[in-house]
This record gives sequence, structure tokens and C-alpha cells, in this order.
Amino acid sequence: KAETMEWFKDSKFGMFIHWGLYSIPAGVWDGKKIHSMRRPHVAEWIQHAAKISREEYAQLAEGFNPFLFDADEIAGLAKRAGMKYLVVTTKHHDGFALYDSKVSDFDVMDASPFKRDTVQELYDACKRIGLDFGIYYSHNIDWADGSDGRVAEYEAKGWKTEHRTLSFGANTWDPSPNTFQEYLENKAYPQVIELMEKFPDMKCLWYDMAWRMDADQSFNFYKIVYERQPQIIITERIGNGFGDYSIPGDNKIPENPDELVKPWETVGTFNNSWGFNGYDQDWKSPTEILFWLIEIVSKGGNYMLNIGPTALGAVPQESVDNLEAVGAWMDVNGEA
Ligand code: JFZ
Repeated sequence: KAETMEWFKDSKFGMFIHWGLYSIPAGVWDGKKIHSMRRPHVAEWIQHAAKISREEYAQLAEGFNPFLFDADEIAGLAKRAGMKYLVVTTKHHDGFALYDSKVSDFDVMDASPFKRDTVQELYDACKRIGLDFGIYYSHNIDWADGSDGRVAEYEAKGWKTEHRTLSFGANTWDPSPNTFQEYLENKAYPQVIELMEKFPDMKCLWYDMAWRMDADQSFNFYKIVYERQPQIIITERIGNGFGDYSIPGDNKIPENPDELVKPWETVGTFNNSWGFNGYDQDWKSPTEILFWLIEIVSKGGNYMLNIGPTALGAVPQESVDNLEAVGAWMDVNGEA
């Protein structure tokens, strides 16, 4: 994969976007902050934290109408900040697709009044302005489908499902009747194939959270991509030792980067959440962002900094302002 890694090595700075139905509750459910519920305390995990049923959560889609969303504005912001690539959530753990999916009706076209393919719009905007494009796809966790987390299967093997690594992230409060294997065959694999066909020439694919996944399942997620878009590089979070680049951990800079065998990327939050959290005001200042960027790049990694647009599709003002300030520093000190 040496050639297809070239763009990655030269990129240094990218934009991550976490956006979905969770932007509506924005970290609060039934008047309670996610920080008073079970971990992790990130807004995109609200369904898990508050144990919201599949049916009740799906109703959020009826109120998803982000008329302030402007893909060119977001791509322009990334460009001005000196970023070289952009990665957006096409489907996060909640199972809702932000693009026009024919595989599932739980998508922006069929389930929301918005009926605009937000991934397509960002894809086009990146092409226009000259940003490399990639996608995030939650391949393992899907709280809407097959989300038994293979608990029964493991229990039959005598494993203790209360063990964190086995039950972690699985929908155990209102599991879908579909098995994990059915979910893979009827939703996850077909959606990834669909994404490959819809969006040619992508640069990278961010799979995430491969707990409970077998090697042949991880490998198949690799294969279906590689057969269609061999230039795509894939995160090691595909699971089971596969993947083309390493993620040292969220908001983590490796202490001994020389020990990492694969090229690496640190992903970082702007405050303490990926999805928009309405009460988190702990924004990284321009100086902090530059510290992270310089520290990471000097050690040979890439920094992908996240924004979490609001339910209306707007980028939080602090993210806009601080990225503009970073861009002003880049104009003076950065390389073209
Ligand atoms: C995962 C997701 O659960 C989260 O919602 C977000 O998308 C983030 C980028 O990725 O969370 C993780 C996954 C792995 C680690 C930490 C958070 N890790 O290995 O340190």
C-alpha cells in the first residue's frame, strides 16, 4: 500500500465530522446530562447512555431538518484552516445513515424530512475545493440492527457477558431481533459496498470499534473495499490486526512513535465530545490546537480534528472561530 499511503503522509492535518440524529438531544435526555449517565460521556452515545429504545430513538429522524447545513462552507473552513482531508460519519453506532441508502430505510432520505444526501454534498464540495475525502462507517456496533452484540452466542460458549469487553457497546437494553450475522449480511456489508459504488476515488475508510468481531468478518470488510477501491486505506480499528494505519487512541499522542509499525493518525475532539454537546463549552483554543498539531506532526503523525455540527447543521461558532485563527497562523507559518 506504499503508493496509496503517499497522500496520507503528506497530509498532516484533517477534519473529522461527527454528525447524526444524536445532534438533536445534544448530550441531554429527559432533562439529564449524559455526564450523569453511564459512560462513555460523548454525545453520540446518548442512546446507549440513556438506554433509549430503538423505536423512540428512530423518532428523532422525523425532527432531523438541518437547513443550515452547507457543505461548501464546511469544506471551505477546513481548507482555510490548512487541512488537507475530510472524513465524515456515514453511519455511526446508532445505525442512521446520513446518505441516500437503498439498503436501509433508516437513512436521511427515507426517515427524515431533510431528504438531502449530506455525504454526497460533502463529497462534491471536497472535490470542488480540492480536499481529500474519506468516510467513517461503524461496522460493528449498530444499535438499530443485529445489536445483540453476539451476547447469546458468547453465553453459549460459557463466556461471562457482563465482562466489559464482550458487552461493551452492544445494545443490551432493546436488542434488535436480528442476529449479528444477519446484520452483517443484510445491512453492513451491503452498505459498505453501496458506499464504494456511490463515492469513487475515496482516500480512506474509518472503521471503528471491532470488539466481538471475528477475523473472517474483519477481513471481509477489508475485502469488499479493496475489491472496489484498492486505493483506499483503512484504519486498524477494522479489527483483528488488519488495517493500513494506526490510531493511537482518541486525543492520544504516542510516546514512542518509532515503535509504531504503521503510519498513524491522532484523532481529537474540539471539546470533550465528538457529536455536538449543547452544554460542553470546553473548547480547545487556537494555541492548544496548534500545540497538538505541531506535537503530532513533529513525531510523524497526522492530526484529524473533529467538529460536531448542530441539529440544524451549523458548525459551532467556537470551532469556526478557532479554526479560522489556526488558518491565519498557517498562512504565515505553514507550508502550502
Ligand atoms: C469511538 C466511538 O465509539 C466514538 O463515538 C467516536 O466515533 C470515536 C472517534 O471512536 O470511540 C473510541 C474508540 C476507541 C478508543 C477510544 C474511543 N480507543 O481505542 O482509545
